[in-house]
Amino acid sequence: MWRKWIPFWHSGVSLHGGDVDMLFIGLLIASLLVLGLLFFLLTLFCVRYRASNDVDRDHRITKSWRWEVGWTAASLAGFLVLFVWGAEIYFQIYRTPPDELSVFVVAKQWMWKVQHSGGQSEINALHIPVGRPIRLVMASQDVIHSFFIPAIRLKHDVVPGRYQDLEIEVDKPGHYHLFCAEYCGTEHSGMTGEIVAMGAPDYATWLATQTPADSLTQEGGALFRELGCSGCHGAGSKIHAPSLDGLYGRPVPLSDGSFVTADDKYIRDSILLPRSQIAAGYQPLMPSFEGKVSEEQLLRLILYIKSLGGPHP
Ligand code: HEC
Ligand SMILES: [Cu+2]
Repeated sequence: MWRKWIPFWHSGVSLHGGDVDMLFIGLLIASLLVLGLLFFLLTLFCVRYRASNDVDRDHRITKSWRWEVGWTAASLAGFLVLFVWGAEIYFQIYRTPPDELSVFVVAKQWMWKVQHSGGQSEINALHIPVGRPIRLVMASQDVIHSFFIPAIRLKHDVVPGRYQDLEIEVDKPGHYHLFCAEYCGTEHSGMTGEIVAMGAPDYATWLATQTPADSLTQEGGALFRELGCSGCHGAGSKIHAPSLDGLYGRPVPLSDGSFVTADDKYIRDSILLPRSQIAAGYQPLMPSFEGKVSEEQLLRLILYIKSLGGPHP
């Protein structure tokens, strides 16, 4: 590729790292051009209007439309090019196809807790296979954090109260820094970690040597009983509550006549804010679990509900 002829070029460890670097160089050149023009005019006027020079100094303003329109249009066009360029890279990087290997990341003061769907969990470390897109589903337990991996030029805020998706892919095995890039309290500077990218066989070995508790789905099932969800939603309950079998991914009719798709966000809202969207044909009897379940429990419950197959009544 022609890029490697650029002095000091570093080929990077991910697909889009190089694009981000190119954009950075583009921005740098645009800024240097503006800076150069500024200093050129500054010097020009200093020399031209120095005290000993005999020039016209009557300060009369002569308006030139050609200069004004020309300068405004040229700088607008220049910066719009940068905008479109940046937006294109943004949309490439932040698309997240749903069918990829998903890993869950919960941020809290002051650590990153990572959960693999097989039940393996780690703190301030994330093991991933190389050359394969990974979908990170991120949530925050308390305040805003920001998930930042400088080596692959990727950063995403993790905001409490909702899920964020981020797709990452690392092409070279190695250890990479992970930082929190949003000031989140006293020990923010210590909220660092490590991305460990490994070849597929090494990754498989790593997964096998970890001792998972139960799988997240199984733990979700246990929670579903402990929290009393099954008391209402289970078969044979006395309360008229919808069955959750086969719910995930279906359109759900709501009592106000509209439809929503039962995705992660809908199920999350159903548990935390049951009054916000009532399923059609049911009374708003479900209590809110806001403050009673943690982010980690929530994602287990969602995985459990996702796993419930069967026909949706
Ligand atoms: C007191 C009984 C009760 C309990 C306990 C309860 N629910 Fe519900 N739930 C309901 C009722 C009634 C509805 C339908 C009305 C509504 O949408 O709020 C519902 C709706 C839902 C929906 C939306 C279903 C749909 O078809 O749109 C989900 C998801 C859900 N509950 C999950 C849970 C989970 C997870 C728990 C445990 C943490 C739980 N519920 C505990 C009664 C209950
Ligand atoms: Cu943080």
